Formats: sequence, C-alpha cells, structure tokens
Amino acid sequence: MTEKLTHHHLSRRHILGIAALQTAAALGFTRIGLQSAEAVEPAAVEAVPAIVIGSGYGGAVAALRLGQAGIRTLVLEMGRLWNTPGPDGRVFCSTTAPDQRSMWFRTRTEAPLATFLWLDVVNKNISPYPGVLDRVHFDAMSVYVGRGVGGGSLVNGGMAVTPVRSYFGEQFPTVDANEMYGTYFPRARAMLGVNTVDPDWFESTEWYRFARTSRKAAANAGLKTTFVPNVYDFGYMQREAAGTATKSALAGEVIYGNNHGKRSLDKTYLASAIGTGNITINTLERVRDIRRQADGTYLLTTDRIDAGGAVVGTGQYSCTYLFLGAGSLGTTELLVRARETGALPALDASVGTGWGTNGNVMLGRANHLWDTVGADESTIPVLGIDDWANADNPVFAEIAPLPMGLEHWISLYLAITKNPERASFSYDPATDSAKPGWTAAQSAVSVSMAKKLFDRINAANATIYRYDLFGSASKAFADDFTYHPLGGCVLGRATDDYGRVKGYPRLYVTDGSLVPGSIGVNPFLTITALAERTMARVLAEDTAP
Ligand code: FAE
Repeated sequence: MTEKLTHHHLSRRHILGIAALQTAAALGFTRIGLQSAEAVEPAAVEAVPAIVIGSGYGGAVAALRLGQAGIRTLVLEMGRLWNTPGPDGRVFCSTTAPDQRSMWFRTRTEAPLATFLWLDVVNKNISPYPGVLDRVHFDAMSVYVGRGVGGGSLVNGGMAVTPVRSYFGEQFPTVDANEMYGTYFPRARAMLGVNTVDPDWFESTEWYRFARTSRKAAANAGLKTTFVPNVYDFGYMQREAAGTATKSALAGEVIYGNNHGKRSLDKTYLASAIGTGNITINTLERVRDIRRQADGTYLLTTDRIDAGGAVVGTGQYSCTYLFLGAGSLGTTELLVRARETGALPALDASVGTGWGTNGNVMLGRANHLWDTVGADESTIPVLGIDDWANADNPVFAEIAPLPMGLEHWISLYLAITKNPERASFSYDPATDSAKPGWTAAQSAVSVSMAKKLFDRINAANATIYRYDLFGSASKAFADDFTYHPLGGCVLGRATDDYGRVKGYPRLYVTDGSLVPGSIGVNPFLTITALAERTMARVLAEDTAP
C-alpha cells in the first residue's frame, strides 16, 4: 500500500495538479485547471460533457475518475481555494485566534464549545468573509460543514474509520459487502493517504496524555478503546513534537483548517484530478438551479459571489452527465428545490427523506486533580471508546481533544450513537430553501444513549459531567449540532443501487446524502468508498460511446 501511495503522490500528473492548485488565484471567481486561466466571458450557456457540483469527498472522487476516463469536466464549488497565505503568513487561522478566515460569512465565530466555566471566552467577532467552516442552522439542529476546494476535508478531524461490517450491511443491504471491504474501502484508504499513530510514540508523548487519561477512565468501566486511523501525517506530527517541523496539529489547528500535516482532498484526489488535464474547478460559484432540457442535457444556473458575499454575476452551464457532490445538505436541498419548483418534477418522493445526524452528541467529563490531561493536546483524535457491539446501547465515542494551552482536567468526547430517528426535508418557497424537520425530541434519543455509556464511566471513576461548556447554565450534552449530516438522497431509494437518481438518466449522487442517516463511525471513508464504487460502475456502463 505504501508503495502505491508513494507512486501516486509522486506521479508527474499529480505534481502538475498540485502546482496548479498552489498557483491559482484564491479570491475572485477563479478557474483552476491545467489549461491557461483566461477570464471567462459571461457567455450565454457554457456546454461541457460533465459537471460535478461540490469538491468534497463525493465530488473529488467523481472528478478524478471522470478526468482519468478522458471526460472533460467542470467542478463548481461555492467556497474559495485555500492556497494563499494571509497577512500573518498562514493560509488558515487557528482555533484559539480565529479571524475572518474561520467561518462562512459571520460577524462572530460559532465554535462547538461555546463557553468555558460558562464564560463567553471562546468566540470572537470577525468580519464576513467566505471562511472555511460553516454552521448551518435549522430549528433544533445545526450542521457544521466545510466550505472551499476540498469541502469537509479542510476542516475535519481526519479520522478515516471503516464501519463495522455487520452495521454497514444493515444500512446498505443491497450493496455487495465483499466488494466494498475487498476493493473500495482499501482503495479509498490508499487514495486518501490513511495512516495510524505509532503506538510507542502515542504511549510516551505529552501530546496524547489527554487520550490516555480518557482510556484509563473507560477501562475502569470495563470498556475497550481502539486506535482510529487518520489522514493527518503522523510522521509529520512527530517532527512537530520534536521541534523540527512547523506545528499545526500541535498548534491548535483543525476546525478552521490545518496549515500543515493534513492530507486534505486538495492534496490527494483533487490534485490528481487537475493533473489529468480534463478537470477545471470554478470557485466561489454556487449552483442555484438544476433543470433538464428537451434534449436530455442538464441546465445549471449559478451565482458567483465575491469576498463580501455579494452576488457579482450568474452563470449558465449545460452538461450531459451531472454529478451531485454538494454534501448531504447541499445535494438534498438542490434536489428537493428542483422537485418542488417543478424543475425536475419526476424526482422520487423519497428525495429529501432518510436524513440523520449519525447520532452525534458532544460531552465533557471532569477528571480528578490527579488525572491530568496535560496542557499540550494534539488536535487530531486517535482513540475511540468502542461499545458498538453492546446490543443494549451501541455507542462509538471518539476521545476528542480540547487544546487550550493549560491543564483543565476535561475529557471531551464526540459520541456516535445508534439513533434510529430520521427526518425529512421540506421546501419553503418564500426563502427558496429546504430544511430537515429534525426535532429536539429526536436529539434526546442520542443524548440518552450517550448518557447511558458515560454514566457508567462516571460511576466507575466517581467523576461528573462538565456543565459549563455548551452555553446555557447546566448543559452537559451538546445535542444541537452535528458534524456528520447524512442522508436525504438515500442509496437504493432516491437512487438506484449505484447512485443513479431515479427518474433522470445521467444524473448521479456521489456524496454523504446516499448514507441513510447513520453509519456508526465517522463517515468520510464510507462516502469516499461508495463514490469509488459508483464511478467504477457508471464509467463502465453509462459513458460508453
Ligand atoms: P462535503 O465534504 O461537505 O462537500 C460538499 C461541498 O459542496 C462543499 O465544499 C460545499 O461548499 C459545496 N457545495 C455545497 N452546496 C453547493 C452548491 N449549491 N454549489 C456549489 N458548491 C456547493 O460533502 N468525518 C470523518 O469521517 N472523520 C472526521 O474526523 C470528521 N471530522 C469532522 C469535523 C468537522 C468539524 C466537520 C464539519 C466534519 C467532520 N467530519 C468527519 C465529517 C466529514 O467531513 C463529512 O462527512 C464529509 O466532508 C462529507 O463529504 P461530502 O462529499 O458528502
């Protein structure tokens, strides 16, 4: 695998792609590709063989495989390209000193941990800008998503987890699990550059004291922990710790982007895609409308936005093949809008259903004074408490960092619970938007599952929850946000078994909206592997001359 990876990363085309991504203009409506970057005339309708909406995992896999098949493809991404250092010499800002680069058009940051000792010390005022992390608010649930070339890969924790095979089978009964576990998960891991922390270094470094302390607390309750693979380069992290490389994971960088160490999609799939010479990525261009023309091609209307968020132009594109990779929220909204406005009236009634939060709940525990977590914490999680096999209360809880540069005795967790609740999207013509009708009662199901597990851990250790981290006076469980929006256009229901949207030939979904609301682990490896499976099938069957 390492050999393959090395070869892949050093190939001439990949290097050309990396160079194109490094030198393209970051701001203003930009086209990134190997062809010379001329300014586009506001032509009436630009026709391309294939279009991919979004440049996260689903979009990036589609782009690479289309490019390799020799199909000229345009990728439309609403976020910016993150390649140019700001005045401080860095591309991304840190979590401790956020500026305009942190969040998508906000006047104040909205970090997952709102408070510390109930004090509003975490969030900062910022000026509106196409920052890298968005928090999309609905009634009882808000959803964090990445914005930019690379989508969620720019802001996530990099955990690349293969789901439990039996649960994958439960969620995807029509997908051949042998093929997934034999071909597509390994392919996704190799392409994404997945690696694992050196166990000896883990046991000895101050940077993972917090994880060892949480592991001990879990073990006292008879619970087992497991190492979680990641796309952050652990060799690089060890050099950070040794003082021979610029710190990123060890400098509080993660949810607003990592300046070093992380193999985000712009370094992997997207660089290779650009390197094929067949892919162009347009940035700061948001798709608003999709319809089908009489000749069977798709017509897209876009808004081009500037650094202040103003719509400075519109675009129109037509294509034969259309791939939706705008993420669970983006893709589902585009399709629900298209169905409800009559633009794509034949879309199945199941479009917009089967949405869930992967059972996400965040919580903190207060350790005893002698159970220190350390002032130094890596931002990259490497351990999970694995109680998924507990049929009474299946939970997989990652041991999350809380780097504050001081000893705070807090163990933080992101619990992934087997919450069976699902929501459906409704369309509001007044705002031209779609939202999932997720309720507080549905979140309460996740909370009670997480609480069952952590009550056990607290009982075994004589410890308590932290009530000061999530804003209101006595909130122990963050039940109102998710990092893992899944579903809305579920595989085998809204699409066929390969992501082909029912009712519309040559229209495909390749992103997290295919996953039915829950997968039991962090989802991007599953999304990537499913997209690989879809592209292999579609390129073999649908694009033959
Ligand atoms: P995604 O990566 O969200 O990409 C969609 C792209 O489409 C984005 O770049 C959007 O800007 C763009 N877009 C949306 N609408 C439009 C439109 N109308 N026009 C043009 N462009 C559009 O989708 N998962 C893990 O497996 N491990 C982790 O450690 C992990 N940590 C996370 C931490 C954070 C803070 C967050 C927010 C997420 C985390 N996730 C993690 C979730 C993971 O990033 C997410 O499941 C994937 O990024 C979803 O991939 P998609 O391809 O579905």
